[in-house]
Amino acid sequence: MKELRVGLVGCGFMGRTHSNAHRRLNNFFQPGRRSVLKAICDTNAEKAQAFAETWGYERVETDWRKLMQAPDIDLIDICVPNFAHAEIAIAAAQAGKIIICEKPLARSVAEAEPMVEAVEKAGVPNLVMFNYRRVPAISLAKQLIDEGRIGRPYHYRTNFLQDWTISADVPQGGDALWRLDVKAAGSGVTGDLLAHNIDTAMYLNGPITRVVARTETFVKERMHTLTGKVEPVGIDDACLFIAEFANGSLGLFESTRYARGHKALKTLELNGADGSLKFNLEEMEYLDYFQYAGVESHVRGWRRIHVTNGEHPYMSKYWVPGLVIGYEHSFLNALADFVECLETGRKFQPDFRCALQTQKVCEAVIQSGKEGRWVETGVEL
Ligand code: SOE
Repeated sequence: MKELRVGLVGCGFMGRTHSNAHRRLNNFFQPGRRSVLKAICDTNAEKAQAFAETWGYERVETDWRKLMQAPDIDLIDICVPNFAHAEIAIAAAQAGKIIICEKPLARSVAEAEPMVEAVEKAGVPNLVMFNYRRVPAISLAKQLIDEGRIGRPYHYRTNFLQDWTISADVPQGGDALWRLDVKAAGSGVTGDLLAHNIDTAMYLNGPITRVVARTETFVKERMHTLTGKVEPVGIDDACLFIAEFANGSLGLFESTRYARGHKALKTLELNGADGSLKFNLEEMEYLDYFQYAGVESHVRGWRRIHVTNGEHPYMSKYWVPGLVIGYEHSFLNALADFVECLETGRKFQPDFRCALQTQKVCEAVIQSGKEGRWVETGVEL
């Protein structure tokens, strides 16, 4: 089988999720190519060495530039903090590499646009890891919408709630905590959490045209691990926004890292003229469906679909009906679809251009939060 020789940059949490997907790919899918874990790169050599041993990478690099020139690397997988996505992705495109980039695409639209330009100019296949689209229940939701079962959409509502930054003692900067540093991340919950919800929302319900937001930073100063000083916090700790979709429906989005007790509550609901859909990541093997059209009123009600049958998206690749898969499989499913697209020449989504649309919504949300007014997103229709 043809090889897909991977050079992955970044040994954090996302480096693990992507490495796991590469390792498991051919155990479950036969997309025509086999991921080979060639090189792991991290500026911390010791960390990279340990990571290489755990995940089975053949060699370690401490400078990602070396990967660009390496003839034995086909694909660059970018799992570093947001601030480094653009430079690495643009260099990878110029070197003609296939690219996987962790979400969000970049810190801003201005940073994301040259990335899109670079991959399109080079004609290299590219993927942005908005993994939740490929949770089978969410893929099934898309299928039901495309089958016309929901009818005209009216309302979309979604949230993503966590609680790990409530303590004022949590510093900004450093491993995982770069997410609290606006210079490294670009924004707070908007780019880190709501970017996922925005991607899924536009996948299911089409482009978002206008937003009005209220953002808040509850802890105004935190110790910065890189400088050792207490510095102002520039990220949004919480974000609430209302959206208008191009199809005429309205959306409500909510995210915070200050929802005590919630580790990763992530839900969505779509209400249409002929039916409704509900999903909750904490019970990710279920999709709730209310069918109005074509059902006698005395037996109408919410139906809980256990998304584990062979005919459900991706599920025939895993176990037997009734047995569940998890968070990590959403990365695996995305990678399998991507590799299949490499083989067939079909267009993969979400690619950099698609992720740029999500970036535009995030930026409009942040701007609206600052200015307290409706902002046009400029998303491609
Ligand atoms: C933040 O806590 C985080 O790890 C995000 O960075 C991921 O994208 C999200 O899927 C889970 O939460």
